[in-house]
Amino acid sequence: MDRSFTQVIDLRSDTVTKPTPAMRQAMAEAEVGDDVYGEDPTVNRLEALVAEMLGKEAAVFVSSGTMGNLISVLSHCGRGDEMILGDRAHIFRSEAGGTAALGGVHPHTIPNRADGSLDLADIEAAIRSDNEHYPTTKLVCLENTHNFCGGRVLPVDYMDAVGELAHGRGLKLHVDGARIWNAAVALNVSPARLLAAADSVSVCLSKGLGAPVGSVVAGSADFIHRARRNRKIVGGGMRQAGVIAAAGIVAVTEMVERLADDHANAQTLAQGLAATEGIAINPAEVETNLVFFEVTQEGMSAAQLSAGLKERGVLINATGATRLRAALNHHVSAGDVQRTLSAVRDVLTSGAGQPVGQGFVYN
Ligand code: TLP
Repeated sequence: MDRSFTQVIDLRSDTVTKPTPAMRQAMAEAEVGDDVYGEDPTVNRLEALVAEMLGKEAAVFVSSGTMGNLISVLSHCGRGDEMILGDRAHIFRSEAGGTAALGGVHPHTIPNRADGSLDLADIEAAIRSDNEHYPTTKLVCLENTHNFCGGRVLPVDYMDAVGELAHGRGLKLHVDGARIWNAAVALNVSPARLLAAADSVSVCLSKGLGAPVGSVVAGSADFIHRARRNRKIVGGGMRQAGVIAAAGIVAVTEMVERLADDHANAQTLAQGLAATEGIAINPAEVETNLVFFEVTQEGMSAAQLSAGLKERGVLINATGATRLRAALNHHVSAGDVQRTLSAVRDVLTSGAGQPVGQGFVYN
């Protein structure tokens, strides 16, 4: 076993990325003010910039993707209203039920297809008629890229079609765009075009773009007015937040195009894994920076493979009994991908590690 590694390769998530030197410098020099008074010039600049990039009238800076989705849903729906979303949506699975806990919003899940999309006929069928027994349908949520469906990309025509369906029935469309930048780069379209049909979107600065903290919600001026109030309700007014918004400005101006490198590295990793006995993956399904794969070797669980990789300096989360996810990011080079492949092959041939605790992260 090679224990001579000097640097850990961290593929657990793109959320583990640390700020670049340019971000740290921008943070140190950021002009700040009280953002709850609307007086932080750096936050104001970030919000205007991101609103423009996303093709929306206005935007509001929030602390996380979870907060962005939460205040978006709270701004579209009241208590007892219903939102239609996929059964593998991050909002449904991994945000602690916040929309129900804090907003009383009823989730109506329909199956996500393998590519992250929702069948238009399923959406149509899920929309409630006007009947006193039913909740009132207000919102459809999409996720692009779709995390738990493998980082798959929803294309422009599909986004437009869902928007047309929702609007035709008097509903709003919210997009969990935590990785919208990856989607736009993969499709080679502007995020604004991709989101043309969306009434609101929450985008993350702290995933592949590498900012230390922060997300932005964008939509119409009226929607953002309500979102600001809901941000206040959940305690998200952040005062001199320009210190972190400054890193966000660097993220959206300098870190978007290079996501193509992460996608290329993800594809190399997927192809190497496909050529590895004991692993199953279809590289054609890897469209962005997330690489989900199965361990098929007799007697080896995903948690054991993950533990064995950790002993070799490679961190990859098990996300199920036999499933793992590697998230490429700006700290991981093409050389690191080769080292990762060697480590996987080494574990498969020379024995697994002992998983600690439940052994996998299901989030
Ligand atoms: N995703 C995290 C974990 O929670 C799974 C990750 O490592 O991928 N929407 C999507 C699609 C996400 O993947 C995430 C985080 C969020 C929202 C929430 O963002 P944060 O962590 O900023 O609250």
